[in-house]
Amino acid sequence: MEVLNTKVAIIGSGPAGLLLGQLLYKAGIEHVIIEQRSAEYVSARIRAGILEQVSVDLLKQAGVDQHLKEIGLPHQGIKILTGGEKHRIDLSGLTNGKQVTVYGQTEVTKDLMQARNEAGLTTFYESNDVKIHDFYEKPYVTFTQNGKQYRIDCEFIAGCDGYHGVCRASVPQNQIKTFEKVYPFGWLGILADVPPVSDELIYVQSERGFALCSMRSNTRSRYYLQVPLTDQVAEWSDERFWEELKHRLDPESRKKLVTGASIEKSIAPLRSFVTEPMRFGKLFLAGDAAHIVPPTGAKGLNLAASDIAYLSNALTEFYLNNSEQGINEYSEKCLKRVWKAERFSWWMTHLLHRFETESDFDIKIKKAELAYILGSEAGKTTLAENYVGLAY
Ligand code: RFL
Ligand code: PHB
Repeated sequence: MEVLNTKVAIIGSGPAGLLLGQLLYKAGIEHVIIEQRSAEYVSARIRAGILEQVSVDLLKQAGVDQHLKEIGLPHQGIKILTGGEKHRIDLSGLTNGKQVTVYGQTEVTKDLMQARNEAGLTTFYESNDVKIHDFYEKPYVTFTQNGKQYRIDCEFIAGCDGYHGVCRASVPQNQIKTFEKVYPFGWLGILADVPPVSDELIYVQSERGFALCSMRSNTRSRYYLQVPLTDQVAEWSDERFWEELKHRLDPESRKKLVTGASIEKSIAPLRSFVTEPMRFGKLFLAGDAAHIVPPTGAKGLNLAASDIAYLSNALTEFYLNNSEQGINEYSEKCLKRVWKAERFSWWMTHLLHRFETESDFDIKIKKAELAYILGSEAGKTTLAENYVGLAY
């Protein structure tokens, strides 16, 4: 067995782990990343598309915003389609000029991986049987790679290993509380090299269920449909997808919609989930390892980024200023922001999706709520403020 030593062992090289690695590197704090998948697999995963302004600022601080500045699409508004009518939410006008940026998670991951390669930082890809040990006292991580066994002694472990990771699962049951809501539907998403139907995202509330018109660029579109959890991707030919999307759109968008062959198609279940606390001795959970939101509010990746902002500051304060304050406040600070994003994502999901169990009364109340929000400056401001992202 090879025994290595570092200050921070980061488990997982999704956006949370890679961003933490980059910020620690900038602060001169030694670390390694241990990832169970290959670099190719990690950089090909298609997920989020919307960055809050604070996430963009953080990527800039990390020195990885070059490509983002070149091809990211700043958006000042979104549209909500309900009752056959589109309503614009003027995100910038309602939030003193804030905006969101359309930039795929795939690109964020690639940029961070490239910066990591250029800096010559260590990542153990394709690690098997990753285990974390003794994180209340003298933490260490064990794993195998290419049949060789490793042990990494460290001072802290950052659990950035997503919802199915090993870090949260290693915490003793009596030290952790989880809160969960599972939704009775999923999102069927497709990616296609066709121009987007609109220059702004359209969130669609319709009697046939929710839909979302998003994009990755001016020539690549990302569309989603609410589907029953029992549906399989194989049941959804491209033709069936486009037909159903057209049914959920307004006549103008239906006419403008350009269809084409899908280059990716998948179904994601929707879930709200929070772990409390997010620190266990010398183990910190961050990103999807600690919390999940349904994608309706576009918050998952952004929450991973805000956790990492708190965590990188805490570790920098610890190593550079000899202060434990940030470490001690980490969990509380993260959870305060996490719960607000959980509420927003739950609310958007509830308002815009069709639930099989809802009564005619429930439907009328939801319609009235949406009509109120869209007809009131205060209502629209609430939505806009949350959508562009709350301050850290
Ligand atoms: P990730 O990206 O899941 O990365 C975790 C990494 O850990 C690795 N891993 C392990 N490594 C070592 N040992 C183990 N035992 C391990 N177990 C797992 C995994 O291989 C992986 O590389 O978590 P992270 O970094 O916290 O990032 C979170 C985001 O990926 C996630 O929140 C977003 O993708 C959510 N999300 C969206 N977020 C947004 O902010 N805006 C959006 O528009 C948005 N849209 C979406 C989304 C997620 C979606 N899906 C598929 C869930 C749209 C969709 C459809
Ligand atoms: C996406 O483009 O993948 C996307 C955009 C907005 C969301 C969710 C996903 O709310």
